[in-house]
Amino acid sequence: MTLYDLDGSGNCYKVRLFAALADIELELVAVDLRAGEHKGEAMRSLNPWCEVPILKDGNLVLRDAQAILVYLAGRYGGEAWWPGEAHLQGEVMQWLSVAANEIQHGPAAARLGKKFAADLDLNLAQARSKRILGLMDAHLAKHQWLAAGRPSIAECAVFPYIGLAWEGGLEMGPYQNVQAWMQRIRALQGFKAMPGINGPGS
Ligand SMILES: N[C@@H](CCC(=O)N[C@@H](CS)C(=O)NCC(=O)O)C(=O)O
Repeated sequence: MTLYDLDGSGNCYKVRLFAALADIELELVAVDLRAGEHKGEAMRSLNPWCEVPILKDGNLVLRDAQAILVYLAGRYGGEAWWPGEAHLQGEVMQWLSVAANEIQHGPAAARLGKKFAADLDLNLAQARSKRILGLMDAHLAKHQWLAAGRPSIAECAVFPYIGLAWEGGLEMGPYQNVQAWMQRIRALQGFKAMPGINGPGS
């Protein structure tokens, strides 16, 4: 099974993290975004949206980190990570959507603006991030995990850009419940880091 990957990408890290936690073997193929490799013919034939991550499992090709998490957990991870009951799947999906929408436009965008000098509205991305972190902190004041009462693929989808939020200039001090939740994730068996995910200097 092959993951077309970029090591500094939080979206790719979502998949690498889950594979590590669920003990799923992945062959990583680095895609050079700076050289525009993701827009070349070979990658375009795998993903016309010209984005990583992309998963190839036999004849199956999947794009989008959240979709890949659902597939890997459903196919290889068992119910531990993607519950079978519809109401719990709904709970997990709420957070996969937050990862793909609000977090992309908040902490992930703030990181792009601050760390990679992307041409975007950094103040807006940071303001959105603070709202999300506040909502998450209130949720995590009452829950150990995001959904289903246990660690699930929701953690894998949400954790990367929250762990990297400091690179977007976000001060994490006010969000003690989010910080405690991140520590619980780091303590999970098989946890794998990416550069920056454990704070400055990590
Ligand atoms: N919805 C996709 C978004 C993936 C995405 O934005 N990937 C970035 C790297 S983190 C990318 O490939 N960007 C291509 C570009 O900047 O042209 C997902 O969640 O996987």
